Amino acid sequence: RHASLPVIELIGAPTDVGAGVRGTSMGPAALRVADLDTALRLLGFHVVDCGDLVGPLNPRQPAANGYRHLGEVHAWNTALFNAVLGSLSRNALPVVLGGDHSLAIGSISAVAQDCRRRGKRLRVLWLDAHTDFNTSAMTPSGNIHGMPVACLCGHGPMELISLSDRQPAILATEVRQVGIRSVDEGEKQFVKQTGLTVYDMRYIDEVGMRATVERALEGLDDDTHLHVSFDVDFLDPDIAPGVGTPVLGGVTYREAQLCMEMIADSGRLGSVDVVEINPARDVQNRTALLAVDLLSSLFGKSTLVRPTL
Ligand code: NNH
Ligand code: MN
Ligand code: MN
Ligand code: MN
Repeated sequence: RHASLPVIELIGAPTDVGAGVRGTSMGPAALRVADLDTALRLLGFHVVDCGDLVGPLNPRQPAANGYRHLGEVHAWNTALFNAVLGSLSRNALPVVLGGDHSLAIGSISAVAQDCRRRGKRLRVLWLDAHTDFNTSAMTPSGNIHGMPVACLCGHGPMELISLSDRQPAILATEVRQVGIRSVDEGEKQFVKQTGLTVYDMRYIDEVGMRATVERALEGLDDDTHLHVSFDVDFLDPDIAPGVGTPVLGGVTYREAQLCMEMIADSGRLGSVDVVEINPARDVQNRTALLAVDLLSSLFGKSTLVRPTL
């Protein structure tokens, strides 16, 4: 154990109330079965598993006024907001084990509030097949896991946009999205209108993952808190089948490793979400095992010897 390394706190949020497909509620268990804690301890971190948060069951209701399960999503995010804020106040590095991606509303609202308190700058790296920038007016599904970035930027229901002490919780200019390949029609217009920085799969195809991540991390300084929101459907479904909404043409194993290693090299990682693992769709826990492998790289595991490039 290295004294200079932060304590990592694992916070389970076993829910799927924000998704259309059931099963991400088993994500925290799948990550524990894949031995996430051991993998991080092998890197020298002190790891505290805080266990699972408690929240409402999935009521399996249809969308109402453009939102499915708004009350339940709010309850989970309130619990998560408090847990992440507590973790940061202890100077720990929270890793949220989702759960569906609506949880990013609570975790990032807490991160943003903690940054303001400390006078730090914030950068959110959103690794996902989807931009998650829908609002109730444009969502095709009512599923709130398709809306967290919009909510964080102030576009959403009052109870989800006002978790933190400031509204909007974050600015669109603080976000960089990587891996995007599925954006709904209305959502696309709103992303453009807002000026979100999106490095989509075509961008990665054309310039490569190295230049993509370099640009996504451009401008980080010693006072920047980097939050990584890792939706595992970022990865190609061939290697990560255990997700609710797989999209063809995702990030390869090597591209994902490079991305994670470059983030580690930045030295600015301050908090993480790992979300949307769906063990009900998985094959022998492959997706959680892959997520653990990639999280090891994110936390600094790398090949021993690296020649100068
Ligand atoms: N865009 C779709 C929706 O809003 C799908 C969102 N699903 C995700 N997002 N997994 O990351 O319903
Ligand atoms: Mn273990
Ligand atoms: Mn997502
Ligand atoms: Mn996604």
